[in-house]
Amino acid sequence: MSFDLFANHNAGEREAIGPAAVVLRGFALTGVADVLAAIDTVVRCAPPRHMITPGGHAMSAALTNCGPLGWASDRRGYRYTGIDPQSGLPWPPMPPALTALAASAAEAAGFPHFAPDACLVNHYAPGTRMGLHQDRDEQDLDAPIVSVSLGMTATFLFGGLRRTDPSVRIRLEHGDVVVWGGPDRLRFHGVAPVRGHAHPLVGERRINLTFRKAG
Ligand SMILES: O=C(O)CCC(=O)C(=O)O
Ligand SMILES: [Mn+2]
Repeated sequence: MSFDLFANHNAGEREAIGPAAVVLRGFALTGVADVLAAIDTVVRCAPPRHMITPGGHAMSAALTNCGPLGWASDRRGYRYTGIDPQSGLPWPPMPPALTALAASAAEAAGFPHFAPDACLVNHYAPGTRMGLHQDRDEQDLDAPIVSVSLGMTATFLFGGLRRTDPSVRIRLEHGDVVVWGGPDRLRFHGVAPVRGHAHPLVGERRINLTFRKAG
């Protein structure tokens, strides 16, 4: 299997998927070694875990957070919290390499001055999926979502403002960044079960960083 199989062939391209939603192909490839090292630091302090939904199911993706606020779920519901419920300690700080990547991707997508206070770090083993949902637990819905894909390729589902609206299927490769805000901020989205080859740098998993202004 050649490394070329994993090259991001569309790097540098931008694909509009809504009036204020865009895929920035390969945007995270510059500086990706620093980003992966920063993720390693975060997961050593706060290991990814399968959170329990209010309905009592374990989430398919394993999740951790960095930054002042972290998204958490348990039997009592979804919420942002400054404390990792597993350790009782604050979430690890957001590494500067991640904050800078999020701000520059947001700016490239037309959202200058994005200052995220939450970064969800999702780990997808093969077969892991994420059902259609809206990101709507944040106070500030004027700020966009910045979503970075690393490792194994995935199919991102991008729907409409109603759960029943049709979704487009978007192949996301290592280094791709999706930004959605403004009139697209509450669009339903999800991830089809991750399949395919291990990534040479990241291994047999996909990592997704989702940056938000939560507080
Ligand atoms: O993994 C992805 O691409 C999407 C993650 C997501 O939507 C979320 O964490 O809310
Ligand atoms: Mn989401």
